[in-house]
Amino acid sequence: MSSAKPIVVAVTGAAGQICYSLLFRLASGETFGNRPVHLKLLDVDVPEVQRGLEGIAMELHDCGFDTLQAVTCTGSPEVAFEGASWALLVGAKPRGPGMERNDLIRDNGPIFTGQGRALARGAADLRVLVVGNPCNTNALIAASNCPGVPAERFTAMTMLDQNRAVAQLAQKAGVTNADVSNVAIWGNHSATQYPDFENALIGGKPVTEVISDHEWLRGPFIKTVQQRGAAIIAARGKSSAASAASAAIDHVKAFEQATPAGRFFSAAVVSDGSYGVQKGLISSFPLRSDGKGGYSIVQGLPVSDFARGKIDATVAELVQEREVVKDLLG
Ligand code: NAX
Repeated sequence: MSSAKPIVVAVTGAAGQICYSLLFRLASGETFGNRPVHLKLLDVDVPEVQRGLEGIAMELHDCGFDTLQAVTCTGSPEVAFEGASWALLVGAKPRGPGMERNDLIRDNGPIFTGQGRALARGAADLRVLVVGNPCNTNALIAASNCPGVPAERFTAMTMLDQNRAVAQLAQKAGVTNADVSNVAIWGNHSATQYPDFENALIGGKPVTEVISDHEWLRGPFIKTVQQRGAAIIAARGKSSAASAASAAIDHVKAFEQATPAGRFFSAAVVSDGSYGVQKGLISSFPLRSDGKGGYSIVQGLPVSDFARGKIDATVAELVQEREVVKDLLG
């Protein structure tokens, strides 16, 4: 075990299915290299759930990772977020049968007001990833209830959408995922998101040159990515878990490491008005990280009329979601 100061990583919803994949990869060295990790597991303050967390902590220790320094199990957001450099907000209530999206937004929103306030206890370099749905709007709620932390530090996950889009493009072109780059996801992590094939590359060439079936790109490709979550529930009877955890690891690594030259990745961050996205919304953009805690929205990508319509539609949904939770915004 290294004597370096551990990075404190708080994870909410730690007793849930995504975290059962996620926690082990945060602890193993895969995400933070050889830096020691102190994991703080937060879930609801209910005895059987907390007992479950103790079991997960036992398993984490039993993996014998060189990098895992400590595990704290708690039902208190204040304890979980104290000193955290990363807070991964995975915990939320799932959408029940027949539940409308707005009901889910109202149901989960209050979780993120309290957690937002508690995030003020994070480390000076705190970064927040919201996975729990509706993740863009939950990130907006958390950020607006945590005035001590700059809104730029709050992000929501669209990396799973990016990975899904990459896999679809690779399969269609008969190449490997590694050949596909620069797939921007725009807007909301929802069925209105726009996976942008027009700026994406396969083997360094525009996707539209490599894949001649443009009808597929404009139709089935977009629809498959937008509805992949529902397709997995229909097939598996449960929502995506291992792939969501894998995307969360990719998201953290994308911010921790400098983005290679000429590349970008997707995450939802606070809009500065770029690409006509209303300022202040948490919307997905193509980003580059400097690997030192800073990131920027990639500027100057061409946006066709087709893309403009799709981006405007998903941003309109974010505006509507913000309206639904306006009383929760601090
Ligand atoms: P599970 O229902 O398996 O686990 C959720 C966990 O959160 C439970 O252990 C629950 O007790 C806990 N929880 C609830 N309220 C909490 C609170 N106030 N504080 C701390 N913990 C709390 O769900 P799982 O499959 O792990 O999914 C978690 C969230 O990820 C859901 O909201 C889901 O919709 C969302 N997803 C987001 C994705 C994305 O790309 N952004 C993709 C995957 C996933 O659908």
